Amino acid sequence: MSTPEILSVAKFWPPYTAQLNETYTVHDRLHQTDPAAFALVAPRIRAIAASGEAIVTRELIAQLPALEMISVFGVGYDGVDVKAAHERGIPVTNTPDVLTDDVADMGMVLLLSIARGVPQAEQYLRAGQWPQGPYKLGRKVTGARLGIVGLGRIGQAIATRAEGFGMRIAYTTRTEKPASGYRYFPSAEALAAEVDFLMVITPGGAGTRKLINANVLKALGPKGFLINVARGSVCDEQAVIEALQNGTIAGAALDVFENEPNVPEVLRALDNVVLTPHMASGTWETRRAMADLAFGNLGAHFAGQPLLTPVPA
Ligand code: NAP
Ligand code: 8YV
Repeated sequence: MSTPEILSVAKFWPPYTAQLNETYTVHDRLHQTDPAAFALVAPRIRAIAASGEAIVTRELIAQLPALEMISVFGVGYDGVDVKAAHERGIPVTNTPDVLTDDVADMGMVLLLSIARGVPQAEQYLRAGQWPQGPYKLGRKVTGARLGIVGLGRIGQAIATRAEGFGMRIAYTTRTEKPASGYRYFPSAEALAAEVDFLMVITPGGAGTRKLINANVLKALGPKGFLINVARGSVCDEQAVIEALQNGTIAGAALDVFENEPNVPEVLRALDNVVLTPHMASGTWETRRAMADLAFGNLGAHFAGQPLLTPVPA
């Protein structure tokens, strides 16, 4: 019997690519590299393998008459037109929970790094500047006020870690989470006005686009720090750059950007930022777990078994 044909729409972690190739006939980004060849295989494509950043449009879904499911290697699926898929009865799966610890760890790494200026201080040492005097003082984290925008799986895991630093935690979400025991604010702007560090960890997509805008940054204030481990789209990047340039906020630590992998030159030139290349879930252990779950969802589908982690309608 021939193996199912699938379309891969992202450049994956190589062991996951190998896993896919062992079991399926994989057409790797053929829709982008060779549209004529893609048109020939499109009627036979039964699944899409996507990543958290990948784009799966309504138009692409419409080109695949035999499509049965979409498996996302990532918890975020804002690039997938889930509505268009569900309209055709095509389920979408993602990889929740298995990456929560790593992303929460990275949220704290970024918070601590920008507060204490770790990359800048390291650069100072490497550049041989230490003999000229000590590095400038940082911002104390223990006991500071942390505002979390999005208190879901990862947001809660960040809060748990921040409790270990004696931080005073507040949050904003669309629906209040009284069981959390943390102070709730109905908007990002109201939250920002009451905290020292604002941690953004919502999904991306239309519902959160530019949620962190110039007004939120103004409310955070000249002593406040922004940390974004969610999606670049959640922050108004131009407003963030301007706020960093003119001292509206003290600094920002960003793992995600509006136009990845391109990060504006002007942002890269700033001294009051810590910038990482969308790597919050990037450990060997978690990549393995994500690959197994994304692969497991494909396998469950083709075995006629219940999907492991379907995303809700
Ligand atoms: P989750 O459990 O679904 O949590 C999402 C949270 O965001 C919920 O508390 C939700 O609460 C809140 N939310 C949604 N829309 C909101 C809005 N408009 N305003 C305020 N809060 C809003 O998801 P998760 O597993 O924690 O993952 C969160 C996101 O992290 C992912 O979707 C992905 O974009 C990002 N992520 C990034 C990386 C990375 O490498 N940087 C890695 C993994 C995940 P309500 O629905 O009650 O509002
Ligand atoms: C991944 C992510 O880096 O899970 C997500 O939503 O953004 C990250 O964990 C990504 O999906 C892998 O390419």
